[in-house]
Amino acid sequence: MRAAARVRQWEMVVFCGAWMTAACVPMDQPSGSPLPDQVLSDTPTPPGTVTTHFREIESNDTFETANLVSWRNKVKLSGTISAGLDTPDVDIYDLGSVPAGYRVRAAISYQDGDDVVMGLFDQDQNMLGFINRASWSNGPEELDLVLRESTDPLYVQVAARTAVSRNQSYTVSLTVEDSGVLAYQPQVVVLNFQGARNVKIGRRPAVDVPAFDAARIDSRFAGETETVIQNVLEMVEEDYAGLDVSFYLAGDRFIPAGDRTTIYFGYSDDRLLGLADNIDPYNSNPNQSAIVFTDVFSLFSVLNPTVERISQALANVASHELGHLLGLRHTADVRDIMDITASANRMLHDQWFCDALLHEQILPQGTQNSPKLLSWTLGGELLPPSTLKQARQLKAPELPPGVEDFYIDRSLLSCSSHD
Ligand SMILES: [Ca+2]
Ligand SMILES: [Ca+2]
Ligand SMILES: [Ca+2]
Ligand SMILES: [Zn+2]
Repeated sequence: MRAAARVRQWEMVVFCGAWMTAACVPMDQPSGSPLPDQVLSDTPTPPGTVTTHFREIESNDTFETANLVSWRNKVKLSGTISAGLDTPDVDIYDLGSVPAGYRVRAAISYQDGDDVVMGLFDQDQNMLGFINRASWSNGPEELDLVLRESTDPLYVQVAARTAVSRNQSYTVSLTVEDSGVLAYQPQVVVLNFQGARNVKIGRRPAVDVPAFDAARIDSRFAGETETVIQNVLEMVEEDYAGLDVSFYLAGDRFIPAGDRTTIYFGYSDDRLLGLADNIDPYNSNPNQSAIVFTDVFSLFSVLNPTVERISQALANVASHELGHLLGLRHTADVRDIMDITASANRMLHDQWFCDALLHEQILPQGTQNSPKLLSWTLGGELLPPSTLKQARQLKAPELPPGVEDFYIDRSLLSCSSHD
């Protein structure tokens, strides 16, 4: 029933875009929101745009209880993240169906000092895009994407990033248009274990990265440097197998000319295992850098890892940082490469890209389907992990006798400390 209603809604969009008759006047009257309109940049509003104003109706805190919004091709959603509730307020809107090939642009406005974030989700509650205007490393302040697959419905989720002490009002501005063209962004990746000068990640000052030496992680690994490098290359290649991304070791004469993203292995940091330039939704920039702070991996020594295991931890972090440079965000699922909740011992074991719960630091509800997002971004199709591999990973890893597991904070993995 609802699906049929949505089809009619979309017929209306086409109709309005073409002729603009009196029948297309929005049903909802402008709400007189005190907030300034967030202006969508780049492209002028196309002719035939009909703006619908919608004010939230609580309770709308889950995908199941989302506010149903009837609109044409531009909508302004006004709401408030309310303070003082037992459960933090979340506002979710159901925008009906949007066909594949349609361009969706979205922006959010709120008062200075407020802390509101928003995400766009598909019918499977997988996040398609995210805006966090308070953090430069989180990607652009506006969403601009073309749907690879149709969705019924398209959801908008709005929440505050921190517990709010006062009500925070916002307006989400969202448009759709029949656009159609979306190129894949394949990627060449260079793993650099040989050291480099003036390596600059994000907004951090440049540093000289020395050549990778496994003995700097643990003296037990002296002489194993080449083995670790080959292990990491194979493990990272496996994480991305099937996608249009190719890996090379620095110095390889077959590295193709042109765009490349480099992951450096070396150096130390007082709080991070790895760091990426930023989160780059849909890989808009194929020339970026990330670093795996290999010296910090001596933290794992108390767990007495084998060469294979320490290689796996390095590969997990390398694939995670590259994931950020291809647009992925943090999740809470120890199987997933973008996870930041796994214990140190778990990090020594294989992770792979999967459909995983978003970390609460992003948004309280929904998932990130990394295989799908990577496929949409790079082209190709991720090979699923073998069932044997999954079974092995799901078995709780054993600890050496008398050793306690611990957690290494990874909440800042993607963000510069100067954020
Ligand atoms: Ca609300
Ligand atoms: Ca709500
Ligand atoms: Ca990128
Ligand atoms: Zn991260």
